[in-house]
Amino acid sequence: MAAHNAASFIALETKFGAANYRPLDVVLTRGEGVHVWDVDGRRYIDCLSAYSAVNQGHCHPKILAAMTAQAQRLTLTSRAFRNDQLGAFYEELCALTHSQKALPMNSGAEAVETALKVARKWGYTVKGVLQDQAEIIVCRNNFHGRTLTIVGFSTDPTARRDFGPFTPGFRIVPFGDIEALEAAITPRTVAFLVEPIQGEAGVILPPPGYFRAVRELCSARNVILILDEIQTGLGRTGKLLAEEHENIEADLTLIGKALSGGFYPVSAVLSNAEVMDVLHPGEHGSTFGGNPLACAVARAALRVLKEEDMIENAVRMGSYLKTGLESLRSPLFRDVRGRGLMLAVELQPEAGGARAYCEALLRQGVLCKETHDNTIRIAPPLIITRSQVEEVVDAFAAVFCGEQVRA
Ligand code: IF1
Repeated sequence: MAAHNAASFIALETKFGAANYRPLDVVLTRGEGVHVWDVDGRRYIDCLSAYSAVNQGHCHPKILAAMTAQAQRLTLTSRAFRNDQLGAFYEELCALTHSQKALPMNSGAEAVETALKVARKWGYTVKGVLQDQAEIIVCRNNFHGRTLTIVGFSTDPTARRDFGPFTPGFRIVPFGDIEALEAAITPRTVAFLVEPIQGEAGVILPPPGYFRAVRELCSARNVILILDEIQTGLGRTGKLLAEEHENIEADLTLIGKALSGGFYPVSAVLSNAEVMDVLHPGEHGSTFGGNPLACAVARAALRVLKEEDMIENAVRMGSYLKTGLESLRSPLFRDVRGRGLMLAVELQPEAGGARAYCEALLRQGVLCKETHDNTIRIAPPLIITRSQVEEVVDAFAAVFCGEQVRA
């Protein structure tokens, strides 16, 4: 009966759903904290956190309370009218991130698109670039979302193929290469869009000092630095924003995912006043962006990150988990890397691909997802405890060392 259950859910998805995903065959029905349960009642530690959208843990009670209270009062007004949540959301978000202005959207991709529009408009109206000549520099192996403009500057053939023609005005440089960036900047360059750590590319960290050099270069050449912190932001790497690791400040910062703790799509563009002030009424917007339900949820999601010391926990548990994985010394591991709780294990090419290992980890009660062929991404909610980290390491030991290293 139970087995039939899971299979029937999968059959429905297969029959009626577009085939744009190939999920692991685990059908989840409940979540609490770091745990999720499948329809057969099996419990797992979630080491993906919905791609870092549930940093605060599944169904966090305080976010849930804020959501239900607000949903009973007022959910959506549109921006044709004002609401009593938006101002407080702006104030709290700006105070927390040291920003002067914020613009709320829904998905991460919308935040990226918003920043690209703002950067272009700034280029024409402030920097003085000739109309329709603006260029934006992005990185090889970037991941910023799925819209036509964004996939147009992707270097992943699967993301792009057969979706053209694309938006012009983008140039691609290697990630982590400051000379290449410098060489690519021209008088038409308005912005450099980059992830602090490349997520989809396989949790790729740039060389130390790269972002400080990027910041100096962008300032010197009057180029807007846009940091896509949609995945790295809100505690994931052990800082509220990953930019803090190199003590820099972007001109435009993009956040999303965990801004709602996974309850609702909420994203935002953060900026200093000068850049954001190029937008005037009618030039940008969204039906749902900045709605009172989103604002109430996001305010609670930000509050618990701080109040419950989740960012400090990400530092401690991140290093404990990384050390634990390294200590396995599996000959199948090529590299264990990451920062905070944004971790990855890259397997040796002869391991035969990460997918089968994710399936084996699933049988051990740990949910991970492969990225590209050979890398397993490990990003549990930031509230994970020491004993739960040990459970994760034990599951990796069982899969990669064929035995339980701990009792
Ligand atoms: C999917 C990856 C993660 C992002 C960064 C913008 C967005 C994302 C740095 C867009 C979204 C997601 C989307 C998800 C898979 C996933 C992902 F594997 F593709 F790379 F997280 F690691 N900037 N990332 O990571 O945000 O519009 O989706 O809200 O299935 O496409 P969105």
